[in-house]
Amino acid sequence: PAAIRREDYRPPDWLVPEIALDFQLDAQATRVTARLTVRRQGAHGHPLRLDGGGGLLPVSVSIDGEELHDAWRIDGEQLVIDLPGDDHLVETIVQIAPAANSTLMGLYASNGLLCTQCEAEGFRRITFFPDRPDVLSRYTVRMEGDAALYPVLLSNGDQLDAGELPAGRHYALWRDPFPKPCYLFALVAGDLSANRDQFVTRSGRTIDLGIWVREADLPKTRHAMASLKASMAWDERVYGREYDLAVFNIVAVSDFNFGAMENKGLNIFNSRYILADPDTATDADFDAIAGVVAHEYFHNWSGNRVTCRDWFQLSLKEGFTVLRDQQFSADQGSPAVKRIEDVRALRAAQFPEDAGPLAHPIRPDSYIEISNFYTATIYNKGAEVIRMMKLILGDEGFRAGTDLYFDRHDGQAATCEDFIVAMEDASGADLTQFRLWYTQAGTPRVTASLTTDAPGGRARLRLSQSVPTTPGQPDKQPMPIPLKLSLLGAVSGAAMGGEHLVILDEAEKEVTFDGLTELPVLSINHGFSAPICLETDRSPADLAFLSAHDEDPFARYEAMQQLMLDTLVGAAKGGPVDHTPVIDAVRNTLTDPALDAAFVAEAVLLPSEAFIGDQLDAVDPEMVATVREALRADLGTELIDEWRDAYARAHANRYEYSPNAKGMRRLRSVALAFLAAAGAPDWAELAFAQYRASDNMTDRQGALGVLANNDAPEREAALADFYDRYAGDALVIDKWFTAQALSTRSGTVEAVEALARHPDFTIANPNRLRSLVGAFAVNQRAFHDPSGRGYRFVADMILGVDKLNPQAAARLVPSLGRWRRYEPGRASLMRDELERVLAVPGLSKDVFEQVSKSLG
Ligand code: HT7
Ligand code: ZN
Repeated sequence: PAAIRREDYRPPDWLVPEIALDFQLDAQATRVTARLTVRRQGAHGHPLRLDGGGGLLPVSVSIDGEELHDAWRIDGEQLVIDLPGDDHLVETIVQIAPAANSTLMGLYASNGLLCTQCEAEGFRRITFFPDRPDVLSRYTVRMEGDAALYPVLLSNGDQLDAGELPAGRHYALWRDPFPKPCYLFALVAGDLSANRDQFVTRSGRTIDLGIWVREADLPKTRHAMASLKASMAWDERVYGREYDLAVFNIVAVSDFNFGAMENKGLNIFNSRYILADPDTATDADFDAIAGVVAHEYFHNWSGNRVTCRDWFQLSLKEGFTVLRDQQFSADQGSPAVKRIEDVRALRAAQFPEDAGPLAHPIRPDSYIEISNFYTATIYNKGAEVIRMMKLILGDEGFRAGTDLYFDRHDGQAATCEDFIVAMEDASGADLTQFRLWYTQAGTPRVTASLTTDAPGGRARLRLSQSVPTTPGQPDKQPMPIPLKLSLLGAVSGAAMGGEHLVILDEAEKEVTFDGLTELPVLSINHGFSAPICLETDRSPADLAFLSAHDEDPFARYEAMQQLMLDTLVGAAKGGPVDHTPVIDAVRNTLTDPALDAAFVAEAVLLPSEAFIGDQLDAVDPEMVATVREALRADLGTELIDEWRDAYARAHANRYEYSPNAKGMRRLRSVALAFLAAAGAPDWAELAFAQYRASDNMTDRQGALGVLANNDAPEREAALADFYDRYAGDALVIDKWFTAQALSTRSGTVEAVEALARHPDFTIANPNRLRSLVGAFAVNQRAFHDPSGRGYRFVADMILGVDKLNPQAAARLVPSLGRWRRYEPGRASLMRDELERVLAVPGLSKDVFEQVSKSLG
């Protein structure tokens, strides 16, 4: 398959200002009539080219009311029509089969519902259309179907009309007044009930809100509704953005390729990001729901009112919207803990991507299949880049920039460059060098070294940077890297001279600090001000000091992580092992009464096995697990009284979803895991008691996870009880699969193979697939079993899933694609599996692109 290149962008030859769609809905055979008002753009003689996909063929084609029999042709998947004039009415009729559509793109059936997913290129599977985001149209949508099967008929915008028809059928007519690209089109038909509410905007307009689910699930929609209303108020307050239609609907579906979709006025959600109650959803689930509801809502401005010119600009809407949802979530709870969670996610998903064969800039230069570019780089690094812009311009300059961007480009399909220019114009800043963050892939490596003349004297900070080579980018230029830092007095712990912002914009830079009253300790990259890998020559004593005194909570957390990481990496490389500094630092943190439980729970967690592996040249997963387990066991044993104390203290009496209660629950399960690591004689009893007595899923899942990782009779009892208790609740049974797939216990590969034969397992549902196979593929110990069985299992899954759902299959490839990072034996087994996949005829573009790039 051919690559599509950013530099080949050309404006569309034909525009479609209006489209009227008529759906005769039927799960087996839906008839779609599309009436397109088309207008030639510019002076050219090119034919009208309408994209089709999934084998779409026209039943009929008419121009200006007259059916054509020979004036159109099919070229590849496109319908090509020669048109004589500049303005025409083109009508096509097609027939599609939603029930047979397992790709979950276009119009498909899920649990008796009919629903759509059009981003990025799903609309072409519904009807022939110029399926590109720079063609904006006003949509009128008429749906007709069986009134008993599909009592609710929803589309974008406002409902204009609805009524009964003969033979038990009915119809609804919707009109969206805002021009939009076809990727934002949506329809849903089915037997749904709504949680209805209202929101009054700051200008006094009342918006009708609806969250549509199966009737039995209505009680689980309260948190999503509260999150939606909070998001609407937040966007008005923080970005000055008000909602624009009279109606805002959300529908939850159980088969969905992603988290959710921001279709104009009709968001469609994976049910896992809507449905929650304390018995079935964890605190993390509640937080994720608030974040995703906010994200999709915020897209109404950053994505819908201002959309993307082409898919190379994806980060324009996704990076910006992730930043907005991160800011929202930080404002709802603890900003420090939220930042720690976001950085952990960035390091877990984006850093490895940026260091591997699939590395790409946040504005890529080419792709084969755009679905493969909904990546952690586009989303999370994209957010980090805009966060850095905000830091450089200041809060006021940034807000002036976003105001200008929204005003200037409202109703347009814009580019990343448009966003940067708006920032420059509004703030007066020169972002010329900053643009490198859009073009260069790879995580910059920064070294920082502080030297001091004497107390009362001067300190010199030497900084250097290098950006690693990535595929297609052998040479890199220095980036502007904003580093928030301070020098802490080694005795007082106070920041001498306050916080500084240093922009490292050359390969090397030296900064001096005068008038120091004490020996300084360097605290750097406050709040993770730049997405970099940092190396410093700070001693274990310095790091322990910072972990106890740093005023910046993120830097305090980071000092502890660095101390742990240095200890573990040193041990994995065969160096001397001294756990004492980590044990002392953890004791300090655990017993500091000034710290809140949520922060403590984050700070005392050891870096993951995967992250430790990322610091090594050739990963031996067994070695990593061994050194990490040794430190965990020592921490558990040496601090057993402190863990027992924390466990007892963190016992919240009654469930409440509040930052404090969440922190307590988190610390409780972390302490329980350390008690198990210590081999405390009562660990299994405690865990099983917690499992049984808990009145919420957070505590129950926390206990189940600890039991699932270890051997004890209580393990099987808890897993069996959990399954029986939640049988039939798909989102909870996903947790049951995941707890076992993530288990660090030996025998996990065989257990996962057996679970893949469980009657509840199916590769057709992306949530279930991710719950078992996706979770297993990030379980470093089990996936990298030296037998290579884990690799074979995942490769077989990729091949099986690819026949049904190429997007879901392609998402499993990166775990094998990281083969170069592992010791030679494993690397060659992983490579063999990728080659086996690539040799299979008829692979999708999605899997082909990921596998061939991983081998290349
Ligand atoms: N903008 C949405 C992306 C999305 C998607 C992409 C590919 C395949 C299926 C998909 N479903 C939704 C989600 C978002 O970022 O808000
Ligand atoms: Zn998004």
